Amino acid sequence: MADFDLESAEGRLEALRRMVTIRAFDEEAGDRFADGEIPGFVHLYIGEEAVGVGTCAALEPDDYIASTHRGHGHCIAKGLDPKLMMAELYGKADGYCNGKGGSMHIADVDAGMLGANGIVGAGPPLATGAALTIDYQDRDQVAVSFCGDGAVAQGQVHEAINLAATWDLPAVFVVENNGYGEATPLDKQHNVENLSDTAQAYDIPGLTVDGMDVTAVAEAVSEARARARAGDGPTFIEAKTYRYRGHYEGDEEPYRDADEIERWKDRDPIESFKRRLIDRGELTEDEFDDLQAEVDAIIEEACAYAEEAPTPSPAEAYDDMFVDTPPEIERFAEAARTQTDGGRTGYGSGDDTDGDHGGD
Ligand SMILES: Cc1ncc(C[n+]2csc(CCOP(=O)(O)OP(=O)(O)O)c2C)c(N)n1
Ligand SMILES: [Mg+2]
Repeated sequence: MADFDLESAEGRLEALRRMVTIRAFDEEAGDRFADGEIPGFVHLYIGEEAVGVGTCAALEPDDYIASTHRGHGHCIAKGLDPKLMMAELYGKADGYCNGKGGSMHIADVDAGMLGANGIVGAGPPLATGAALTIDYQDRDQVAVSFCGDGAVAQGQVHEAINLAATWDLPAVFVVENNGYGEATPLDKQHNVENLSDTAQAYDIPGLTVDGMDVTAVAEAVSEARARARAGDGPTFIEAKTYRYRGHYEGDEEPYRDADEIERWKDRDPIESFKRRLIDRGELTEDEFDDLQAEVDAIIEEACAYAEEAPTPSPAEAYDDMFVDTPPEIERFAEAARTQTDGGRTGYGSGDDTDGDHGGD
């Protein structure tokens, strides 16, 4: 039995609730990041909610998803707990990854969420790997990856789709085409108008759907799931969507104008699905207000939980990092555990004269 699907009125309400939860979570995360409460970077999913929720509505609870740097929406769509997510954004010990992942690295493998990822294009290889395991162990699951339009030009995305197609693996590749890779518009990144055309190169079905329509996304993924489970291999689904916020919070967005954003907002995925449910007699405006209030309370509770959660101990800095900690790392881990200097002894020594540990 699916967690929720769009076949029943109850499932449709759950889909709406998840989309509303994603938006409320990300609006709050954006505000708290602006207030300096959340470290690192945050990339918000506002505007793209129908893609994550439509996809997860078509999956079974033990199917896998592999996410992106813009992953909060995928987590909530898959049923993850906003409390543990917000704690992770805050870098707290009670977060999904004990505060070591942050916004871009939330994972909950038991829930089928293989991880958000700061490496653009890293989701498809994870999904292909999971699909190979499913196939090898003859399990009744599929693995779905999300990636952006920018990621489609990445070598590892090609490698992942090529292998999954060649080996008929039970994978589904969902491309969130939001029109930009950072500041670069689609036509400066790709020579095709519809990214789904690239599926021809792998001889797999490629379709473009309206990513602002949760039903259209769910139908496409449902068909792709059935095909994958029938042993016929992967499908490439391009969902055309839009992010209302900048690439990252703080992005000044000189590359697009306000009219463009407003045009997309006219097709808002939450508003249009809400209208549809009202027209079908499955929801009233008052019931929607109640749902919004319930969601707001959940997000408020998540924030209170994150604020109060303990910070991780430096002594645990190296825990859960490796299955078998390599000896050259173990000495840092030991230093961290004994709290001599938080494990930094020797780190960055050698030729790293600028002291940035190789970063830029
Ligand atoms: C391998 C790699 N290259 C570059 C980056 C820097 N980077 C972060 S997000 C991003 C754009 C990704 O665009 P897209 O795939 O369309 O996803 P979107 O941000 O639009 O959701 C880039 C280039 C990175 N994180 N990883
Ligand atoms: Mg993009």
